[in-house]
Amino acid sequence: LIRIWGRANALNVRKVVWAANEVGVRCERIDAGRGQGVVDTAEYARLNPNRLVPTIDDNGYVLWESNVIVRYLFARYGTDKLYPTDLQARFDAERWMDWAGIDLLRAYRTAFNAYTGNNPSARTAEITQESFDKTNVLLAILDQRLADRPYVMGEHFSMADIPAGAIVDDWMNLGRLVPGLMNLKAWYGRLRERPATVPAFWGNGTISIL
Ligand SMILES: N[C@@H](CCC(=O)N[C@@H](CS)C(=O)NCC(=O)O)C(=O)O
Repeated sequence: LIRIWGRANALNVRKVVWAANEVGVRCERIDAGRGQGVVDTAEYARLNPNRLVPTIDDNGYVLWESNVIVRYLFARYGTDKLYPTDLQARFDAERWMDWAGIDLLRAYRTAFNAYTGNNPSARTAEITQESFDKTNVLLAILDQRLADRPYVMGEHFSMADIPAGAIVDDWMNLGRLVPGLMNLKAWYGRLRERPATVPAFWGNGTISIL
């Protein structure tokens, strides 16, 4: 049994829940983080000194950092498709995970928070437009990658689809504000059909194609 600490709506928690469901490990999620407490306790700080979510405990093996947890779950419980064993394929996948977790995250979250109510006062600000513009430049790069393949690594779904997929799930909920990107939208549609994304995605993502 794997324990996952983290509130269900947190981006980084959703990646881990998704990965756990892909490999079908038995897991128990414990609400923690903003509005849920737990992270303030000394006990939690011993598990994760950052006091952030997610953290997992796999029979005494404790890990934090969401992308690393996804890699661990797929390497330990998945297949060589989910966690590519060929070294160059693996680092290709790692590259897209880090790109999503660092660059794409940094670009999108200002506009996303402004439009989803976390920070509505920022909605009209120049900074929001800058966030939209930067996100669209990055998503166009992923869209290009997906022009000739159904998933980031090719024919098969893998760990490379998770960090970008979770962010794109947020982004697609902005609906009509997301123009173009047809390859990306088709890929997002494929991800939504996976049973494992049901508990991890918002579920209300209406893909409006402008
Ligand atoms: N790099 C870390 C970031 C973790 C992080 O920032 N988690 C957010 C939620 S996505 C958090 O804990 N925020 C405060 C809270 O919810 O209490 C990871 O990917 O796991």
